[in-house]
Amino acid sequence: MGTTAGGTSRLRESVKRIVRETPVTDMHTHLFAPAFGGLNLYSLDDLLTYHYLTAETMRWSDLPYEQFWSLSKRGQAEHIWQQLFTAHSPISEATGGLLQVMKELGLDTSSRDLETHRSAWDAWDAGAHVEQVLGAARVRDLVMTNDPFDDAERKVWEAGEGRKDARFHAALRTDPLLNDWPAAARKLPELGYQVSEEWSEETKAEVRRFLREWIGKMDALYLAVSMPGDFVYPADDHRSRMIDEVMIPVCREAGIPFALMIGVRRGVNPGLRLAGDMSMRSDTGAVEALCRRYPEQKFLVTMLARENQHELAVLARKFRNLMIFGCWWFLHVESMMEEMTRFRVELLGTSFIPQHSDCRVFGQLIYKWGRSREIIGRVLADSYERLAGTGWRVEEADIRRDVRDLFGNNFWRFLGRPEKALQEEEA
Ligand code: HDL
Ligand code: ZN
Repeated sequence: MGTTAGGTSRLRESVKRIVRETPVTDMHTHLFAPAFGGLNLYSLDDLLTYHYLTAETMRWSDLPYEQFWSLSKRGQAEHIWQQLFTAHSPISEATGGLLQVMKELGLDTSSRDLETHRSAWDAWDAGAHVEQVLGAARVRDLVMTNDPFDDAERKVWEAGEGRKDARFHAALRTDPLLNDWPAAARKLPELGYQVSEEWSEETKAEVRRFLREWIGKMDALYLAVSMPGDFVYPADDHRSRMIDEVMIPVCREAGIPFALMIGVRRGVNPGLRLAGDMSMRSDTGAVEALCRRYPEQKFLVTMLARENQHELAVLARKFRNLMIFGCWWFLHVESMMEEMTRFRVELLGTSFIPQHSDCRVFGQLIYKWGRSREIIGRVLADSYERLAGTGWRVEEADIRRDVRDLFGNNFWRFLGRPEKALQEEEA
């Protein structure tokens, strides 16, 4: 590709087109395959009552929290629409994103009448909606967040229905084992595991059996936990013992990565329920110690505080068993995605996973990936333009390969599942 002015703009456009069009593996979501029935969220009211929008609404609203929660989902959605869309301009990431989804799906977003939008949306078939959204967002595969402690979800797995749709992969999520051991130790015996709160050899063996059996049942791609920013490792505490004596041995035996999502302080405002969590700075030293102690174990890591992002990217330069991923939660906003993606490319080239959606409602895939593709496309266009300026011949096939790496193949190869990698002809 040429590097003349015309060539440069042609190069930039090619990069942005390739980024727009390359199918993606979304490696962390809270979506469920259709077989999970009521756990699926599709409706416009589901989109409006997304906890990001609840938090933003309650900054304007003087409704007592419990009065808001006592409203029906429909009533909550109307309150959110009134506060965030009609009484104030919807210019935040989450409000603008919702309008982007409505527009992409053909609703007339010049209308502010929620009832009109609802009746159009509710006329859609849920199955067709899922296919339309996956197509529009160009999501080829996605990874769910699967919790065997959740009674409703566990029933679907025990009925053998969990993996009926091969596009929906499982990740075994076990926060209580690390963050609420007393509760986990009470629940596990109900599931048939001889566990007590005392950290005995039998308990450890039974928790390993629990993880091993659920990794098998789900064909889990990785074992995942989220932890607060005050997670320190190593330490003479329950978390370090659970990680060293149970989780790492099970992950190594199963040959799957351990995914750490670090920096969440749960329930800083309990009245907001799911919307009440906060970010907090974390210690990348914990990740460093784990990567050094277990060089054969692969770690997928994302952190929630902006302040940790650059040092996490530098740490990834030190450990090839560390794969950093996504612009998580409060970082899934344009300014942070731009900043993070830029220095990740500058420090790591294409050896990282730039984004996951964290979607809870299907339609969100459209705006979370639409916005991410715009930003990643912009950053990569600058990167290849700079590369072309060195006289290096930038081939379109190379760009397509690089974007396939970023959008899924880094993930699948890191999992040791290269057969799932996106091939040239698929893109
Ligand atoms: O712990 C997590 O996986 C987080 O992503 C939380 O689910 C959070 O509520 C969320 O949805 N963030 O986007
Ligand atoms: Zn999540």
